Amino acid sequence: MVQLRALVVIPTYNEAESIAPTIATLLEAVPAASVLVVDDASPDGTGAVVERLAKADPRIAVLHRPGREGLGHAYLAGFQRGLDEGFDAIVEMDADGSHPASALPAILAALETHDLVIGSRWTAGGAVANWPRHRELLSRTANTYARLALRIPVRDSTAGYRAFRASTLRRIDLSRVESRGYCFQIDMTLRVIDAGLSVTEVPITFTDRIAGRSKMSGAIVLEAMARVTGWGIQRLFRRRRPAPAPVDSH
Ligand SMILES: Nc1nc2c(ncn2[C@@H]2O[C@H](COP(=O)(O)OP(=O)(O)O)[C@@H](O)[C@H]2O)c(=O)[nH]1
Ligand SMILES: [Mg+2]
Repeated sequence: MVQLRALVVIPTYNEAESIAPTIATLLEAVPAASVLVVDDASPDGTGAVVERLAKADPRIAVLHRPGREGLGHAYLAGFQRGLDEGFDAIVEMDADGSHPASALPAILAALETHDLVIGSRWTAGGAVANWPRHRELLSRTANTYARLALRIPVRDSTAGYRAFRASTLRRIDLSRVESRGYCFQIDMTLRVIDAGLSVTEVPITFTDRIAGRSKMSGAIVLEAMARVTGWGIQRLFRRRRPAPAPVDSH
């Protein structure tokens, strides 16, 4: 089995305290991986921290963005870089240590036979640790709503720990992805399913961050609710439309 060349894309906004230990743990778990941090000009100097790490380790690189533009834009820029550089697998991971690097080998192994692999809190065997009750409730509610409104068989479509085959990202028109916040994850999941590609979930334990602050906000929740509702209605309409009449060949 040939190992996939993997690029782990880590978006950052004010993660100066967390980013170095996260990268160190990751590269210890999967030494063959490369890391691309996409930093939105964090005022706390996260970009400079990663620059220093990058000078000492050729597996580490940083993409500096001019300002805070949201998770979606940061990931799209990182994906494009990964595709341009010829990686076979592109992984999403948070900077704050919530995503266990120890699960990455299992995620990459599942990517041998699937087009998208989600590190899932809400599939059998998945869990969260130390997460405030209100965050767990929000995640469970958002995921249930997305699953029912979009009619997709995914338990954790908002997960930010996942791996795409490069071929999966090439099949999707990334220039049409408009989601800015965390609903980017649902958006990408839906696009992969609608392209007829395969998705699987690998259980992980998500542990709350120990340093820095969450960037979750009311605006992010509202964007997700509005977009998921809109997509849900569109899909209902698409399904209800009568099938086109067969073409008469006479
Ligand atoms: N580049 C970039 N990264 C972001 C932005 N918003 C969040 N992130 C990163 O996305 C990841 C998840 O954010 P986090 O605040 O931990 O969300 P939570 O785990 O849902 O509370 C972290 O690595 C953040 O630094 C953004 O606007 N731009
Ligand atoms: Mg977090």
